[in-house]
Amino acid sequence: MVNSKWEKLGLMFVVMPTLALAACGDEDENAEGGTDEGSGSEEVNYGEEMGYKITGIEPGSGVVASAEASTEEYENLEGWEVVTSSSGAMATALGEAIENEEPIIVTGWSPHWKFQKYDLKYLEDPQGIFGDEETIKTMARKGLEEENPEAYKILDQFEWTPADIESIMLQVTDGADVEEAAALWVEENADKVAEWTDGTEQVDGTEVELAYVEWDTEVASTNVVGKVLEDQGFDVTLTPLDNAVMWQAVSEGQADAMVAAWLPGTHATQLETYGDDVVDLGINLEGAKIGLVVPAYMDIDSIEDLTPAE
Ligand code: PBE
Repeated sequence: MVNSKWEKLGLMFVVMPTLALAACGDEDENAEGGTDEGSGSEEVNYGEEMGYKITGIEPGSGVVASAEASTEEYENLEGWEVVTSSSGAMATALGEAIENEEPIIVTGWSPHWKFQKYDLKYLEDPQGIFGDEETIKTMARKGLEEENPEAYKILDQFEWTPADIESIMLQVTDGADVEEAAALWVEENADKVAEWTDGTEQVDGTEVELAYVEWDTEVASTNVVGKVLEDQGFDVTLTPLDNAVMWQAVSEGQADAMVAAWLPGTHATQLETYGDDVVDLGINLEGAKIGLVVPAYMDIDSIEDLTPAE
């Protein structure tokens, strides 16, 4: 969030010419011209249609915390509420709204299959509440390197791309079993997996426990890493927890590691609380993002285009 000043400047440079162009091209349609002052949303009062509610996910997630902060920081979100539920319930609500062409705002993130399945957009965030680009990092418990060096090394060498993880997420949302989708990915990406296991020896049933949260991204990544460890001879346990509990479990050594630390912004609070008691194994995925996401058919572009609750 240190970068928000630059982000704001960047947005001005990028957004202003676009608006100017849009205004020229659509003089007869004032819906477009209104986006810079928020008056566009007065024609269609999306807020009223949605009951001034943002569809959230799990209460402990970083994106919900940021969405709640946004309702406090943006004056135009006065009276708005973030309704928490689960990632699955959010996805269902999004799918239903799109089917009925109704407005909806969800707490979203990428990589995520929803962007492959639906035509969606992030709302611009001129205040930079949702941060800039995020990365996903791997965190291990203290002592893992000495006590279980083979697992430590594999976890340390694990890294992949948004396209890799999305291919698994898409199969899972289309009904595939996550363990099967992970196993298939491991089989089809032997070169990449060989880089993760490079320099390690097979083990004979050494136990290793990975903590994760049941977000689609983390279900996919944790199952893939679990499968790779299993193929190397480990006895693997995958333990789903709440976000803060996942961090705590690694910091207290109840779990060996997790591959689900979204930083620098999303889990900044958790890093501050538990960071001194975990070992940072670095980035496993670059190019992640969180924010408020809407269907592309909604005629708004920025959080500032929304209007306060009446
Ligand atoms: N997420 C997915 C998490 C991190 C991974 C964006 C939902 C969160 O908001 O904490």
